[in-house]
Parts: sequence; structure tokens; C-alpha cells
Amino acid sequence: MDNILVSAGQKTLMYEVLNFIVETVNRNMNNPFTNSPTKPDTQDGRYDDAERGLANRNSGTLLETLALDITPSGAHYLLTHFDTPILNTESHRLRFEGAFANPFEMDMNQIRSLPQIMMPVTLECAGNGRAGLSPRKYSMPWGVEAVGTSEWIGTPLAPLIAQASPKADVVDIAFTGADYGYDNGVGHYFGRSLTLDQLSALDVLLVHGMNGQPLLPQHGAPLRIIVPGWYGMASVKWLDKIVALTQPYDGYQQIHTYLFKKSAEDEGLPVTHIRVKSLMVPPGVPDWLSRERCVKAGDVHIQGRAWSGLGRTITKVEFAANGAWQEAKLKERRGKFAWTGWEHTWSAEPGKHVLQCRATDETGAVQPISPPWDFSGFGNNAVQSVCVFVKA
Ligand SMILES: Nc1nc2c(c(=O)[nH]1)N[C@H]1C(S)=C(S)[C@@H](COP(=O)(O)O)O[C@H]1N2
Ligand SMILES: [Mo]
Repeated sequence: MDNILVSAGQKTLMYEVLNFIVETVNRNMNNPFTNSPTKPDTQDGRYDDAERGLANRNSGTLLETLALDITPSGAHYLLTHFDTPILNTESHRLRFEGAFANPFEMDMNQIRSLPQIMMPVTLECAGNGRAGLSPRKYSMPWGVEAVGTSEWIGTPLAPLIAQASPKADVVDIAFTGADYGYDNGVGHYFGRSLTLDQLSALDVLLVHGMNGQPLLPQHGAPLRIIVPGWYGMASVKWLDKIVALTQPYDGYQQIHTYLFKKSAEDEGLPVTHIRVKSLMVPPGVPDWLSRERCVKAGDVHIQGRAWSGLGRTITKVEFAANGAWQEAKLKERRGKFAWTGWEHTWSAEPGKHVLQCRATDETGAVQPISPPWDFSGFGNNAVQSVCVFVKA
């Protein structure tokens, strides 16, 4: 380009154009999904093929298992953003790296030889209830069923962090999984972080087992964390790295998603602990296609579960048929981070009825009747409504 016919100004412009082309090509090479950079508009109650595919992969729990304290493993809800990585338990390593004074790695035998505990913890997806919002966000279309309780088996994380010894200027500890994929054109391993203060306030568990069995592949085998009392996104599956950071963690799942926002422009507040909530086992029997329910008139035993974040106790559950609230009976909970069973006897009279339940926790927080607004549909803890037809 050292041609006398091209002026210095033209030369700069040509370089700028060339640079622009190179940058665009690079960006697009890093993002193979340029055809769908933004999510399509949604219509309430309608799901497209991609969402139906997501719903098929990320199954919800069966509401009838709410009759049990512990959700049978195969019926625990699933939320996996990308594909389930098939990892080799024998060769799997957990690495403590970054700004630790004593970085180290461990294999699964070493992890299993540490002091073992079993902790019943209720896990709920932050997007549970998203389909109940209007307008709803294009995403995993959860009804009410993204919740479950397992007896997680593992070892407390705190002593291992202490052993690795975060340096004085550490601000965040990041947890990274082995699953890689794209969201909005950004390729990343699923990862989340907690501050040192959060870690010392939470009973985080390094988990390799669930309900007396090794973790199932879809629940994070061979290793995950469980962050009790927080929505599920914090409980990173397929864990292979714990990194001490001297700058705030900027992983995609930490800074671009899991924010309570009023609108797209809103800066947002991080989603953290679970909001107070309850569900009932829909009584009676369903119709195969419509899922409408039919109950016989007379005394009907109603049961369900109620839970809240951070180990808060449930102080009250109320049950209503057609808006007439009555206090239900609470059962003992299995542990600080497990849901509380409740039951009630309903005298069912012939006709159509709407049944509802709502919980209150020790802070006085109570479930709202209509969904709290959130742009992404996070944290919907509105009361569940079940329609039943009572036959004489
Ligand atoms: N590595 C990894 N961890 C993850 C996820 C994921 O997609 N990848 N999903 C998170 C979300 S959003 C939830 S709600 C829980 C669900 O855990 P489960 O599938 O075992 O029920 O896992 C969390 N941990
Ligand atoms: Mo989730």
C-alpha cells in the first residue's frame, strides 16, 4: 500500500475498514451461532420446538412425589444448560488453583476418604414458575415442578478451602464445571462464584452421592457442589476446578444471567437464596390428555411440601378451596435445609373448585397470590392453583 497515489488519510481509512472486517470475522468465528444471536419474542402459553426440546431434557419432578420427604432420584428435577458431560470417575480430578497459597488437586478416592456427611437439601431452580409470568421470557418453560429434595452425600467444602488457603487479596472463589456451550454467542464452561463471606455463611457441600447411590450423570457425576438454601444455579455440577480470584468473577452465568431485573435495561440484582414457597400433591385422578382432575365428594386428604431459603423454618401453611383460607397441619422436617411436609383434610362438595396453598416463613415472608414480576421469570413464588372437579 506504499503507493504514492494513496494519501495518508485514505490509508488510515483502509486500515480501519480492514481491521473492522478482521474483527467481525474473528467474532463470528468465535460464535458459531450467528443466525440466532437474540432470543425470539414469546407468546404466553405457546412454546416453540427449541423450548419443547429443552423441556424434554430438563424434566420437572412428578408432583405426586411431593408426598415423600425425599424425592426418588429419577424423579428429581433437572436443569442442564448444555450437554451432560460423561466424565470418568477414576481419572477425574478436582483442582484448587489461582490465588491459593497452597494449590492442590484431589482424585475421587481422596475426596471419598474425607469425613462424610449426608444432608437432605431442597433444591429449586430459580426459573421455576417462569411459564406463569406474562409476558414470559424465551427460556426453559417451567410450570411449578422444578424442585426436589435429596439426601446429598459428601464432605464439607470449608476445610478444603482453608487447606488451600486463599491469599489475602482474594475476593471470589469460582466453581467451574466441565460442560461447555454457548449463550447469546458467548462460549463458556458453566461456572459460578461465591465470595469468602458467602462461603463462610453457607454450609457448602462437595457432593459425590445422592440418596445412597453415586451421583447420576445428569446430576453432576462424579462431583458437584450443593449450596443449601440458594436457588439451584449455585450448585455447580461436573465440578473440576475451584479457583481463587483477586478480581470479581466475570463468568457468563455469574454476571449475565441470574439477575432479578424489571426490564432488559435494568442492571439487576443477583439471584441468591430461595423464596418461601409451597406446593400440594394434586388430589384425585387426572384425565390423560387434558390433565384435569377428578375427586370423589367427602373428606379428601390434601398433602404437600413447603420450603424457604437459607434454612428458614416454615411457620404456617394455609390451604384454600375457592379462596377460603384455612391453616394446615405442619410435619417435622428432615433437616435445616429440607422442606417441611404439611397436610389438611378438605370436605369436598360436588362441583368445580380451585385449590391453593401458601406458606409463611420465620421472617414473616408469605407467598404472593400473583407472580412477582421479573424480566427473566426468576423467583416466581406465587401460590399454586389446582383445578379439580368433584363428583358426587
Ligand atoms: N455445570 C453445571 N452446573 C449446573 C447447571 C449446569 O447447567 N451446568 N445448572 C444449574 C441449575 S440452573 C440448577 S437449577 C441446578 C439443577 O441441578 P439438578 O439438575 O441436579 O437438579 O444445577 C445447577 N448446576
Ligand atoms: Mo436453575
